[in-house]
Amino acid sequence: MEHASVILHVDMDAFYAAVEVRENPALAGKPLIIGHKGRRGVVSTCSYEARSFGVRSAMPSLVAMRLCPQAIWLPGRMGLYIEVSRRIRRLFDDFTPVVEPLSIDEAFLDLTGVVADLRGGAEEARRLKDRIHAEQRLTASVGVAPTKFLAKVASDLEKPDGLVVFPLEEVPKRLWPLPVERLWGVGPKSAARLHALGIRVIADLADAGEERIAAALGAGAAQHLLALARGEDPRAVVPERESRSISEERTFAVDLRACDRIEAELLARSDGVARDLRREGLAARTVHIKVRTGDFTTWTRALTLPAPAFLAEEIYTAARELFRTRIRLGGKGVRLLGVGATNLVPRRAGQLGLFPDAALERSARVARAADILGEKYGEDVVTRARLLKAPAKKSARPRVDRRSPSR
Ligand code: TTP
Ligand code: MG
Repeated sequence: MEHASVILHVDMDAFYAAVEVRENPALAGKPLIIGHKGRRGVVSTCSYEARSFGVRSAMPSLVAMRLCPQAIWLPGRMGLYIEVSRRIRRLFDDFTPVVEPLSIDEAFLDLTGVVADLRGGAEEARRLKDRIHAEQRLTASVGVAPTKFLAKVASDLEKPDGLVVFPLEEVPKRLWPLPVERLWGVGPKSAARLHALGIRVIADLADAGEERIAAALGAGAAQHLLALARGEDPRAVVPERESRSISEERTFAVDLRACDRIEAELLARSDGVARDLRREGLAARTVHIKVRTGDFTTWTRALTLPAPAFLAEEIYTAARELFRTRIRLGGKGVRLLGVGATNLVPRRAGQLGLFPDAALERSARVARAADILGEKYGEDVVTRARLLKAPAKKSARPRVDRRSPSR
């Protein structure tokens, strides 16, 4: 069964200004402008207090100074904002591997398959906002919708600190009253042509008939804008770069129900992922699992680790925790199980020393020895005791699909 898409658009509130307020709480509640005062300066952004005076991004500083003479001005610290942006992006990876950053403070997250519907998307959006607040002491506005365009519109509707779910049914109520400039592709020139036809809000456009719009803007643009006005937008969330991942999954002939059997399979997949990581000299910051039940409901869940991992024990511990705390089988059997690693980083020489735990250090050495044996005699030679104990049918070797990136 194909799920409808669930897309989040996340946009930080008054981003540069909010970071400055966080760094210096004495600025809280004051009109704050990021930019250079003076003849040639422009406003980068400003706090919501300054916005109530009419100050806006990209406004000449002279205008802003006139609108809000009492504002506090700061020049801005790009390095700091980039660092905060990076940390927030890393947090997104805990929600889905499909993240498309749009700018320093904005991104699309595709949660299709992670949650079943927009309501599930709203719950994840709440969790995401809470984490950004807890870990970065900043607020974000989030839109949840079946398309990118509606998600982007939604994140803006209740700024700051907004969370707006925008189902397709609400297009007439919430999209149509907005000015046509809000449609992607309507710049000042097209807007002027539409205004000349008496088309100011999106409802006017939706009513206008394709020929009239096509006469003003061309057939292609007319089709595109009318589709957007109906809430249709086929664009997919495209992850920034082909983010590498290593994963293994297995489908079972008979659905698994026993918990220890399921965990044994998680261990087996973790083992395979760890072996591939070590073979390629990589370590993973994020571990994810994929679980599909007999009725084809599919979950993916991810956890970002405090330090990059490459041992089966570490990956398995994370996978098991995800399975125990983030999956509700509701009595259903497991048809497919996968374990994956993303957010891969090169393993530094001497990283073994990062493990203060002697037992972990030993397993790192055992793992290396096992890899060498495995390479020499084939992977079957080195099988964990726990797997041998699992009541597996003698039938066939598990069919293991390796895929990347995994979704
Ligand atoms: P925005 O997300 O457009 O603005 P914002 O985060 O400050 O405010 P909000 O989203 O709550 O409306 O842009 C993000 C950052 O990009 C912003 O903090 C500063 C920078 N920026 C500029 O430097 N110049 C600009 O003209 C704009 C629009 C943004
Ligand atoms: Mg913003």
